[in-house]
Amino acid sequence: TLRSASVSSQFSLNSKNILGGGKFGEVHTCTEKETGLKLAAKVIRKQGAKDKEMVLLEIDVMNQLNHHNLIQLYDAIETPREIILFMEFVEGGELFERIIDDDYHLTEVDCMVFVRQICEGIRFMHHMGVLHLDLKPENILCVTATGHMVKIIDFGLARRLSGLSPFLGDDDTETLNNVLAANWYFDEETFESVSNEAKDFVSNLIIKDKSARMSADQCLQHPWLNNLAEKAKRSNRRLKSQV
Ligand code: PIT
Repeated sequence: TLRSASVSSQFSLNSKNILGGGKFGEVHTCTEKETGLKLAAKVIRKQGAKDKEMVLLEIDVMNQLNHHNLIQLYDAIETPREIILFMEFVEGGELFERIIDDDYHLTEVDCMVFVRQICEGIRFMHHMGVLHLDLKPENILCVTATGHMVKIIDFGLARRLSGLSPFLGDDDTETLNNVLAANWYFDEETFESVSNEAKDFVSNLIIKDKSARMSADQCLQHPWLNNLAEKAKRSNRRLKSQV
């Protein structure tokens, strides 16, 4: 059950600033008055009866998921009209933004460091019997603007997906059919500079039969995510910071 409380007695919500431009729903920065701790506050209006049920489930799930690669739930309160989740605040923005930023030349070693942490987070979730079901770069947040530590967000709310993908067809119908049939290819020119280990890693994840697909455990044992230090030495760019 949720604690009934007024927000303003304990937290000051920065209602002008909506994180991610509203993509995650209504998520504001916020400060806990007593400690000065900066948090992210997700405000969910209680409209239908289902809304509250779904949020309670998300809270339940988040309470089980104490791991440094998963956004932590700090507190949750209920007001007459809304439920507010207070979560750990990270300031680095979406991994998605870094991927599409042409000025930010991500190397494969950068990717390895990110994917390792995502696998660590997912392995922990699976260990706790929880599936994310909406994993995508928009749901991975960077802790700082230039560092390499990432955390997974959004537990329990499904969203739509799109972008450059091994399933991409000429139109949406073709793409959907490719996904359904697990029909994929790596465009030779686009993936020319990507290592065979990386392609092998991805191809072992996009297998329709989930028993043939790599588990998070197997991902972490895959050659692509191992001997990182060795590969970093050979790569053209040093990691800005170590995770
Ligand atoms: C941050 C910083 C930020 C966005 C978020 C958190 C959003 C987190 C979030 C978590 C959920 C969810 C939706 C959004 O359903 O820019 O620290 O569990």
